[in-house]
Amino acid sequence: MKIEIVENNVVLVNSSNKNFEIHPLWLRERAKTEDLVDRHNDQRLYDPSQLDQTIKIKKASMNNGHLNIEFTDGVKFEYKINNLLYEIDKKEPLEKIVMWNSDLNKKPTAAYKTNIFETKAMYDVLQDFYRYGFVIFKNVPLEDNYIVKFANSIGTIRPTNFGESFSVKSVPEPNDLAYTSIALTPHTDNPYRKPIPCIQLLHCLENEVKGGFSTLVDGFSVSEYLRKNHNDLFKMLTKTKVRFRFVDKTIILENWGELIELDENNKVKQIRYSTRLDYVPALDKKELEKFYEARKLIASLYTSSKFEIKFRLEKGDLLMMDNHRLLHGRTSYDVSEGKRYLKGCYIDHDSTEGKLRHLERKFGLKWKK
Ligand SMILES: O=C(O)CCC(=O)C(=O)O
Ligand SMILES: [Fe+2]
Repeated sequence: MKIEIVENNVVLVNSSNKNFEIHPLWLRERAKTEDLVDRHNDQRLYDPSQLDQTIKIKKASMNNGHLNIEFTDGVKFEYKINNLLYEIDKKEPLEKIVMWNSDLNKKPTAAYKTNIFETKAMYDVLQDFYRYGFVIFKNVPLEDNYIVKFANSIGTIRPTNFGESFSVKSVPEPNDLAYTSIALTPHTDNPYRKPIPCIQLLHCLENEVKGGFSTLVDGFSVSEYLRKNHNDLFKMLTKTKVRFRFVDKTIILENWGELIELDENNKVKQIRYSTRLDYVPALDKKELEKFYEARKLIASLYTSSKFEIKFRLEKGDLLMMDNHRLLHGRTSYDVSEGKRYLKGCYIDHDSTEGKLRHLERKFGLKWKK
């Protein structure tokens, strides 16, 4: 894609699938002279809806990656062409994600360092996170609440009724099965919340038991497999809204959603799955038959050796995973063998996306394809 000038006053975008003239007003409202935007925060000092709708380009020229425009209202501005192309082109944090199954031979990992959050290494880690939906940081300090510091160094922690962070260990009166030693089949966390937590962090502080292996599944990969091989069942899961519910002594949380949610382009946007908490509505019997068939199939795929990876979290490992894309679980363990203690918390997607863009700007980097 490139920008061209025709006849001194028309700016064109040329690409393989769309050629069009840029509206002069679109450019004008992106002019950032000192009297138009606040230099401390880049925000507009005027309401662009009040600009002359019939504004035109008086003069345009290009040199060295810059586009110089003079508008008919007298405003002149020099644009960076890369910034304009970014806006025209880019919608997602990464161009391409990598869907994976249990053939994934190298888990994305990162060596943790105290000041990693502002480094180029962090930029690479976050790209891996968007590519694979997860990343494991190694050797994160074993202070009990370090995860809170960690989360707040990427963005802002999202507290819930479990607290700012929560302790994953076996307790006598658990208000969630995570706080027991039984196996947890692959699930997404908290589909009953509004909004559903975006990213989960799990920091392993103690792991002395033989069991308690962690499992991960790429829900997008399973969804695409279903779309391709069992399209009618795939459709059933994309159109049935299920109620998810959490109940304890102080609160009842509920939210509805599809097991596979599609966006307006039919791309998988988010998956939800929790066998502990799902309540499908009392649909027509025939429809429910189909739903149950679809749910049984997706359950078997989520737990199959084709899609599930299984590994041990070591002391100091911090797993960061996209809760809208990946499912996680654990195998059971025996509390008499020793301690197993993880600390967990949530952050939102805007934390990681925002950090990515910031690091990209800071290091003058291009997003990798
Ligand atoms: O014990 C584990 O490894 C994971 C527990 C879990 O699913 C969670 O904390 O969300
Ligand atoms: Fe969980």
